[in-house]
Amino acid sequence: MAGRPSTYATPAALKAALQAEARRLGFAAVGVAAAEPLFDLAALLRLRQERAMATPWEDPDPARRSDPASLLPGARSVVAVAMAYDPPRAAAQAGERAVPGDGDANGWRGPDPSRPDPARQDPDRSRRRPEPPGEVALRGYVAAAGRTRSYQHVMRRRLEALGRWLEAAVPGCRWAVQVDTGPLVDRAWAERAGIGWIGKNACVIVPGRGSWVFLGELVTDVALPPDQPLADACGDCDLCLRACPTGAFLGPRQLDPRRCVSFLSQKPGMLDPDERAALGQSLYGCDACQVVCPYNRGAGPGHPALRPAAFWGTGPADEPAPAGEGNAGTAGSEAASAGPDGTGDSPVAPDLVALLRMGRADFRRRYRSLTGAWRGRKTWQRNAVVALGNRGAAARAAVSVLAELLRADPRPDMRALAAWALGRIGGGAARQALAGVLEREADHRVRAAVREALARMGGDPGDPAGHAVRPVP
Ligand code: B12
Ligand code: SF4
Ligand code: SF4
Repeated sequence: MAGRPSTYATPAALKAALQAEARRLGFAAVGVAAAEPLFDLAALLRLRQERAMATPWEDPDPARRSDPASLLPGARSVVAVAMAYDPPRAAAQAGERAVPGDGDANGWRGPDPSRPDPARQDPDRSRRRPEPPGEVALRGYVAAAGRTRSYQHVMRRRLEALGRWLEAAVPGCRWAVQVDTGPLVDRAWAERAGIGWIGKNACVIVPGRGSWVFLGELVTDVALPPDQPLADACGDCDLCLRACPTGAFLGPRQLDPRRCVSFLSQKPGMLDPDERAALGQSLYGCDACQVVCPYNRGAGPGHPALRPAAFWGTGPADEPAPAGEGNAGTAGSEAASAGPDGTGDSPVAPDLVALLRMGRADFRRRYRSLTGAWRGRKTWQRNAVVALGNRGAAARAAVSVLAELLRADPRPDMRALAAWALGRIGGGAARQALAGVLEREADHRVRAAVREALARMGGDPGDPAGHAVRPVP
């Protein structure tokens, strides 16, 4: 802010007032970093690219990603913020549940200490995950972050309010904001600004809040006194590394997105059979490496503006102006957010069969404002079919909707996926549905999937009871 008058006597007084304003706007943590490029990060990003580990949602230029000047030329400070969201209530990953009654109320037993070191993971491990118990309804899993109201929108508005506050305090200053989408690596700035440390699970852990926080930045040309990074407090704990259902960690803080359930649930296009097995019951995201973290015990509740109960079933949600709410949370939202529209549907655990029957307009009306639904109906329906297939015989109640998809869905890749799921679910009705489409199906990939499914069931396509076994034409 060289040369610009501020309404505060010193940069330290300005920073203290800015932090107080950020907290008033609902941010649970706020810190400041000098806006110098993060050269180590640029090297890391290049390495990730060389190893094909970058995701399609990242800016491809490591130099741009590590320099705040790419967001605001002449940047001097990065104000990093965290906003807390509701933790999952004892969030057991549906596909990871233990036998009911064994473990906590949700069957969550925590990580199995007998699991091997992730560095020596068996690549077939995900296939051996236990089937969910039979009485669990046909519902998909949405990770805690995905159950929130689109945080990018909620936080951006509040960060812009913070930018305007700064402009009033330092007339003529410039600022820009980022939340998630944009060139900057949010975790790296949170770490440098000292609002948390990056745990072995790769997530930023904010003291007192755990990792159930979203991150964002206000970049400005005002020079503010920087904060010190926090010391890593993971110690010799490695619960998160051992809890990962797919062995996605290559080591502490090092995640291979290609194996991460969260990535697979959002990945564009179709999933190959190994990826389908790894996806488990997820419609969006995964919480396994966070629910086990000791720093997440007792965290929450999150900020009410991020709570789905506030908008679920009410259509498009425009957030009220971010004034005067403070950061006080109320009780957790899960019970309150389950199905107020009377369908029994819920953003916490959507009904998979209802989801497959849902038209575009209905999907939009229900899920448009939900963080986890950003990839749209097709991706959620793809994941729903995979989740049903992964349940095997426990998903018999879904055979008719899958048969309908196989018969009438205009998308060949969805028809092929429905065939795969029916083959995994098995039974006479599934066999009949598969055999019934073979003659009419024109797409050779769908025909191949149907044949594979029938072969897996080991029966005669002409014999619904599956008594005789003969090669499928
Ligand atoms: C792409 C992306 C993903 C990808 C890939 C993530 C990855 N680790 O590579 C996928 C889809 C897998 C993903 C998953 C999730 N994501 Co995400 N994701 C992003 C996004 C858009 C970009 C991340 C990125 O640039 N990665 C590049 C790597 C280099 O950076 P990084 O992931 O931040 O990794 C840091 C450390 O792990 C470490 N590191 C990474 N690799 C290595 C290697 C070595 C050798 C070392 C020493 C260190 C190290 O350095 C980085 C920081 O300097 C950010 C938003 C953003 N603009 O930053 C959100 C973001 C990271 N995601 C977020 C969330 C909430 C999630 C999920 C919890 C969602 C869910 N419940 O499923 C999971 C968590 C999975 C996990 N354990 O990390 C939050 C994180 C909040 C937090 N408290 O940390 C962010 C910041 C979004 C936001 N604005 O709040 N995500
Ligand atoms: S989000 Fe799930 S799959 Fe991804 S690293 Fe964490 S535990 Fe593993
Ligand atoms: S589970 Fe343990 S190792 Fe993993 S992030 Fe938490 S404290 Fe660190």
